[in-house]
Amino acid sequence: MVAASRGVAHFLGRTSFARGPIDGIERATNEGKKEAVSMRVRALPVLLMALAILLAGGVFAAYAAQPEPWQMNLQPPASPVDDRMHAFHNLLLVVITAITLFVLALLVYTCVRFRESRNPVPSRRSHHTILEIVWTAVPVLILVIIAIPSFRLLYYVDVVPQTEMTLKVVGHQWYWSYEYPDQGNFGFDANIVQEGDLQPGDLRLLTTDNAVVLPVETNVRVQLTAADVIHSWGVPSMGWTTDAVPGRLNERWLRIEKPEMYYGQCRELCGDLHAYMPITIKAVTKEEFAAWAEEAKQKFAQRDGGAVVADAADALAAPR
Ligand SMILES: [Cu+2]
Repeated sequence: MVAASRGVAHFLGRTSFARGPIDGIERATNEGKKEAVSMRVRALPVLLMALAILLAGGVFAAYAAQPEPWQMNLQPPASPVDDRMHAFHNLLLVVITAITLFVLALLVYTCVRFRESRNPVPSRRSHHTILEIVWTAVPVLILVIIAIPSFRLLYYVDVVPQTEMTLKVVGHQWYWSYEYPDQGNFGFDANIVQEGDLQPGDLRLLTTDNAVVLPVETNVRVQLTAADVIHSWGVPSMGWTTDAVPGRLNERWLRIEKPEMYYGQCRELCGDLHAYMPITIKAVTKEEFAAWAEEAKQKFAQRDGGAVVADAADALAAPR
């Protein structure tokens, strides 16, 4: 960075300064400078420590799989996809912090070093071939460094691995419905629990009357569509936002690591009650899931299943 600052100083015309007045100022401020340098050296460890504490607090703080008041960082990752997204996010955080600090340092240096009182005759230089090559090549290099893990993650998210079951998600104005085609082909609607009906443990604006129950440590193929307008199934702790589009079947995969409750919301402005169609996922062990599926087969067979399947089929068959 020092070398770069020197390069910029050179570029901005140090060579063409009128030396006299500057030498005078330099001599006069020599003592002050020495003191400032020693203060900077003393302040450096304190600054570094503060930065480390901030970063550690942000990166490693643990939260529940739901939004928390004053939450500063992402929700803890609940799936391998989100794990990798967090790693990528942390890499980008380092890169962007370094770039921002570098640019800030250059700005401050330029403001101080080339202020009118210290640099009364500005340079008229308009080109510097080496600097221009450097400030084109370095950003390209940074973008390439970012692109490699970015594409790797993109393909990891996109390519559905061997899956053990399928969940079909259908967006409606304004609720979600879910189908389990290979668990007995039942389905149900999930409507928001109104504020007055919340039970202890329910979350305002995030709890639905029927939760999506899914087994942990199972690769789930998730297919999404919508029956009316575009919705988006967004679950932050799973690194998940996928549009549910009428007449189109989107597909992604999901693997939940821990039995817990996970929450999400519609992420595509879809009308009046867009804010009131949350997602509640209950992840349970494989055994608990099998027992639940047995029960749900009976419970939902008549009530919602038929209608949901018909809706989805209509949505897919609708002329565009
Ligand atoms: Cu929606």
